[in-house]
Amino acid sequence: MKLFASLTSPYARKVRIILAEKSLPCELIVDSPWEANTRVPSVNPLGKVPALETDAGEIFFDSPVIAGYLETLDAGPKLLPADPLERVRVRQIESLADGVTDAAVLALLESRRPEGLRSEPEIDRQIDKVDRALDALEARASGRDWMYGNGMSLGDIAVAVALGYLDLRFPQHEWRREHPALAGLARRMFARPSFTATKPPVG
Ligand SMILES: N[C@@H](CCC(=O)N[C@@H](CS)C(=O)NCC(=O)O)C(=O)O
Repeated sequence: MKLFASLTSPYARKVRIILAEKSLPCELIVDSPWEANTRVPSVNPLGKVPALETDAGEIFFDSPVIAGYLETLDAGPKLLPADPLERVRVRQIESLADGVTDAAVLALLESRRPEGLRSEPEIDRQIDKVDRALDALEARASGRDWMYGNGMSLGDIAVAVALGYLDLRFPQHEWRREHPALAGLARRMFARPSFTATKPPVG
């Protein structure tokens, strides 16, 4: 398999963590879709990373689809429950966590626009989404070791990746203060080799 990814993409990090947790070999092709000579549009018409090329040459994107594909391979640990409704529930947690990342990315991009074009209300609107979603995730995480069930799932990985992205891009956002259960989850997840090996470079 080949994974097209940038080293700072939180969505690509989610997939790299899944690959590491499942000990699945995969060639990492570092490619930033923001650069002029990027090859990403030739594998994903949307021009986004991550995109995965299977050993059979099939391409999958985006990160939830890749996560679903990796789950079909004969590699443990299983990160989604076998029961279809339980699976949807874990994917709901993933979707909420990815939504935190989406809003944080939009806030970052807006904050990088030149003065005069930049909209502070739009940044605030995106950060409000982050905060509401963190409150919902905190309610879910409170009083339990894992976001769903009795072991690590895709939900835990997606939530921790989103929190790691907040630390990277919004270090001034003190999300730990009002979200102690998420802070505990992050501490445990960040210590895993799959997380330490995929820590994004600053930049
Ligand atoms: N929903 C997608 C989001 C992927 C995404 O937005 N990736 C960013 C990098 S963090 C990207 O490639 N952006 C390039 C662009 O928007 O042109 C996923 O989960 O994979």
